[in-house]
Amino acid sequence: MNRKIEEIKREVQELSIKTLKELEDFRVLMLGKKGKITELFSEFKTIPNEQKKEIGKVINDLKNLAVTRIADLKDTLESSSSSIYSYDLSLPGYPSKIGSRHPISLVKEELFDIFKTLGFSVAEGPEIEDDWHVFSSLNFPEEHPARDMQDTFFIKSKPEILLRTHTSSVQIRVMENEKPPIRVICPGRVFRNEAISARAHCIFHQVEGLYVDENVSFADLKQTLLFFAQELFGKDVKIRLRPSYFPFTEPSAEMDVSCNLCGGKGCGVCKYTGWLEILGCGMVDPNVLENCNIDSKKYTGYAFGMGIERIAMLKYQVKDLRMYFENDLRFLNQFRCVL
Ligand code: 2NL
Repeated sequence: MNRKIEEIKREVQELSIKTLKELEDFRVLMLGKKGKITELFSEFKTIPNEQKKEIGKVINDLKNLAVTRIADLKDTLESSSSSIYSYDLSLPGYPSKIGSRHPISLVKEELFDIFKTLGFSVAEGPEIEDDWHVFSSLNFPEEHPARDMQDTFFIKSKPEILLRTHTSSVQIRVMENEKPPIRVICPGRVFRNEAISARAHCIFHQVEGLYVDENVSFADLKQTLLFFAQELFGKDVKIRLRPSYFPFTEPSAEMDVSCNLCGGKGCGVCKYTGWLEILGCGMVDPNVLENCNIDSKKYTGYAFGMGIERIAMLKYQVKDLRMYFENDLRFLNQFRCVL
């Protein structure tokens, strides 16, 4: 009996198994109904009384040893299996949601790309401006309606400080600081004190362009704008220039493109005219050049400006300006890029 106990003890001590299944088999082998240790207890009944005390203790110790050893091994196997075996590394991962570009950014970047191929660089400037850079330098007469409280947001305590109503102020800053040739486009937020509706908002985005050099002509302007329209709407697009008025350009014009929806035949979007107005432009007024210390006898320039919301409306058939600012995911997700 003693030898048998010694053998089982060694078996328990030297036990080496790799899986929980093997461990369970070993437990049954030792402690199950017909297990080796369980059987020792049956045999125990047959041993003489005077040996019972001593052998009983040895068998009990052996049982405790086996129970602890099995529990320890179970712990070790379970903790190592959670780090290696409980993850199925072949399962597909959780997709992470990729955001989308805002349509205003998409159009802005497309405009950048088009004008960059023509050698224009991008300039930005402050949204809070002074009267000089937004109005006076741009030839706005003192009593011009655009300066009116109804159109412009002023800082209450400092009426000479205001929110820019166009990004021309950035171009003025460029002309003040750089010498011709100047070729810049100026994107940015602009602010006008207007009631918010489907067609108007008090905050919107503009891109303006400016080219100042010797011998810059209206023909250069027209050809640049034709190239721009063709890049944006396709080679078949037609442009037309209508005479207009801005305080800072002379002559001034507004440019229409043939309606990209009906191809010029007339539809609801172009109000049955076949044309869509997309920008204002003209030759920089000599006064504006002089205000920036550029010699208007030596240099001429052209400039143009457009509203990004309007271009994006035409490109993506957005019917209501307010959608650009509401951050409704049902709207934004439609501009999700496919990777
Ligand atoms: C429009 C019209 C225009 C300009 C912007 C400009 C800038 C300087 C000098 C002269 Cl620094 N002109 N910009 C010229 C003509 C039209 O914008 O309808 N914008 C939404």
